[in-house]
Amino acid sequence: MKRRDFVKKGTLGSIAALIGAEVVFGSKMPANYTPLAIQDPDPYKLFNKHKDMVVLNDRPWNIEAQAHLLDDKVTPNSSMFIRNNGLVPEGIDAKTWTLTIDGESVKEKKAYTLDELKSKFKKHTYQLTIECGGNGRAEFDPPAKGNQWTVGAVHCASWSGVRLRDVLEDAGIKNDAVYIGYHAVDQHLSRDPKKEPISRGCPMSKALQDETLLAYEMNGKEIPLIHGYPLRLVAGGWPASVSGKWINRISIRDKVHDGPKMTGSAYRVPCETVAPGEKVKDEDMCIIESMPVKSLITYPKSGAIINDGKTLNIRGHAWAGELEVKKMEYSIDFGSTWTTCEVEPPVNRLAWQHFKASINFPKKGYYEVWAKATDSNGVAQPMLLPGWNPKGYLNNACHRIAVKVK
Ligand SMILES: Nc1nc2c(c(=O)[nH]1)N[C@H]1C(S)=C(S)[C@@H](COP(=O)(O)O)O[C@H]1N2
Ligand SMILES: [Mo]
Repeated sequence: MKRRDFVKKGTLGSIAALIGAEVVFGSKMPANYTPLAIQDPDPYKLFNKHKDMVVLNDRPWNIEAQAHLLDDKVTPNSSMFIRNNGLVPEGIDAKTWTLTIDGESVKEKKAYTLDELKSKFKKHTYQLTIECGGNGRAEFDPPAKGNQWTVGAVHCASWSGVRLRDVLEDAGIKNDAVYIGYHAVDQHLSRDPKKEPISRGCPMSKALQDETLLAYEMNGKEIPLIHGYPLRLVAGGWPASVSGKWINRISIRDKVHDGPKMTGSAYRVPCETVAPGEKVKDEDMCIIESMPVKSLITYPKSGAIINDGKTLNIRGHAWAGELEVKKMEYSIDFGSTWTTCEVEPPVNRLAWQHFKASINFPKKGYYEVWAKATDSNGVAQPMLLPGWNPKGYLNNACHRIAVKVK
């Protein structure tokens, strides 16, 4: 190896700072070599996540929760799933950050600094359920490509910020506006600056709802970088892909937004039911809007063992997209009979609702507890996998846990 190939002193210093120790034989390290300690960062430390979170992919980062990690009424950062389509932005400076409102249907293109957003518009706080459209994908057969989410790609944190409506109205909305589309600063995996990893949006009716926020705080603090610092669109009850992270521009469109991941089979399902594995033409695919009714048993953890004669107190959350959960039931006989759980009203629209029940088992043995929510339109969760679709979206089958009575 040639002399000039050896790592320079300056670089060694910054590597040592990152690793937190001197690289003892650093002078022998080849140029452009990335030490393993930096190559393979510990995602739990990097993103302050619980050790039981499951890493599905590290480029881009995709990490999911397990049901028992979602037991809190308001999800803490440590249990929030991470879903990225591109590379996490680096070197964000909140002081110089601006949000631009533009598009065919804006009256006047305008830019706002974060300070302007905070001082000019009223602050609102809501607990909002955000679930990835692909949550539950792992169960589809034939399998769907993409991250194999099981049950943990959902969270309900408390978000604070300004109403998107207030900002859009300040810039001015033309009569022909139909959709908004967000733009963010994360990089495409190819690092091609002309490509956006994702740019989605929603119809004006959703954009103008009270609860649709441009958030700058999560759970009362600055939003963690991985969840969209310094500014995030939050559209509760819709596929989480609408809730753009690291937002610096919102376009008011005179047509359905056509950014990456708005077209083809991305975040779309067949408008009519199809047979598993069937090919579906693009024009027969419909954009996912409100997410379907669903629930999760967050206590106990699946595999729990209790003593004969003891009562088991279960609890969890239920949500229903734009709707409310009106009924929550559980079954211990594989869905033959159902018993009602207690379910609380949501703290605000689009927040998940908490349920609980006390279960007495008839005798020793193996049981499964299944949970089923019904929404305000009377639609209940299916017991088994619902309609197959090419990308494996919208699996809202009943959550099940195993219990042994000894
Ligand atoms: N800028 C940007 N926003 C994004 C994404 C992304 O890759 N880039 N992923 C979307 C998808 S598909 C999901 S499921 C949610 C995940 O949000 P979370 O990582 O905060 O849980 O962010 C959405 N917003
Ligand atoms: Mo997603």
